[in-house]
Amino acid sequence: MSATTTQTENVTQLQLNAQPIRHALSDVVKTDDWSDFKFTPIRESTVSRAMTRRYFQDLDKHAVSDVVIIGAGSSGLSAAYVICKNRPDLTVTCVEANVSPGGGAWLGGQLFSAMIMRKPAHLFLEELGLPFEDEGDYVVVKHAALFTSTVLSKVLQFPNFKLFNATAVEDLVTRPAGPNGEVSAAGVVTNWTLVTMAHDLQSCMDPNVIELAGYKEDGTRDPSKKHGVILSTTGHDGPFGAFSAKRIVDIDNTNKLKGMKGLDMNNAEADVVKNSGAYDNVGSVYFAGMEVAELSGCNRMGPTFGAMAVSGIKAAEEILKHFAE
Ligand code: AHZ
Repeated sequence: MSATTTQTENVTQLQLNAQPIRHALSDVVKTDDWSDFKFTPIRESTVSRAMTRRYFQDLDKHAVSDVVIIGAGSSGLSAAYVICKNRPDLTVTCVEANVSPGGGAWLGGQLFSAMIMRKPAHLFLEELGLPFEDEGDYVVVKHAALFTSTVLSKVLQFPNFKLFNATAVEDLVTRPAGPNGEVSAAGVVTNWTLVTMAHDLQSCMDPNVIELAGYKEDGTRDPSKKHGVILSTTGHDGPFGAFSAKRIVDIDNTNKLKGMKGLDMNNAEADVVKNSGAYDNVGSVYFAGMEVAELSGCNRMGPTFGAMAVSGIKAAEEILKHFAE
């Protein structure tokens, strides 16, 4: 052991002696060496039941939802925050294909930690109570994971919000909506992501559905109720990305997928925000985030995240107006 190490250990020891450690378990752990430490007893089946009962209760409650958000990236989570905060009475369900929610917002860009947001997106950070460095025209969150974990922790605490992760939306439920072949989305078709990814390998494994609220038993809209909506935020093209944008141009033959264009931060961010919101030709579907760029042909913006938060907020506002009217 080197002299320096010994010295450091001595200093640490001295500090510990001078200031006894206090932590959450201090009143529970009565011994110095933890040798008689125990957890309260539990049966393995109790753990299984505690998880599965709640999951199935959630599946039951959210089988009919007012808002289904596809994708829990920065745009989807920002939208979820605004909707849940303003309308605790709505059942809001988020379906995320990945095990870990957050999409591309765990890093600022490539493998770099800092997350850049151009003003006025900093107002959303203030709303979330997130610290940032003010650089004049833009602000910097010290780690993208701080933004993502903060918005995630707030959204997950809303009682009306449920995240089903490791679950993919693999189709839309649709209903005829007019005499000329018009279609309205009435729900989402879901499956465990691993099943969705391996359909070619299975003989048969049918999916599940989450239906939008506001329909009668016969599948027609109930005029006495506000019908539910889907907000798709599945990001730009990739293994799962742009899911609903691709699906919707199959359904709506008046539109074509324009495809995300090259990187242009200045134009891309405002364009994505302006094009976020309701999709005109298929009722009940809204878009936010980079999926908007795939649908509308906007540029990409790369590692600046203001547009993701603000497009989520814009789509959320449109959805809130729908439920308020
Ligand atoms: O796993 C996906 C991710 O978490 C999820 N998702 C995609 N398809 C899905 C499906 N069912 C369920 N069929 C699905 N979930 O959607 C989430 C999308 O998050 P994201 O961070 O990729 O999208 P965003 O639009 O919120 O943020 C994009 C940020 C940007 S901009 C940019 C560029 O300009 O290059 N690149 C990124 C990542």
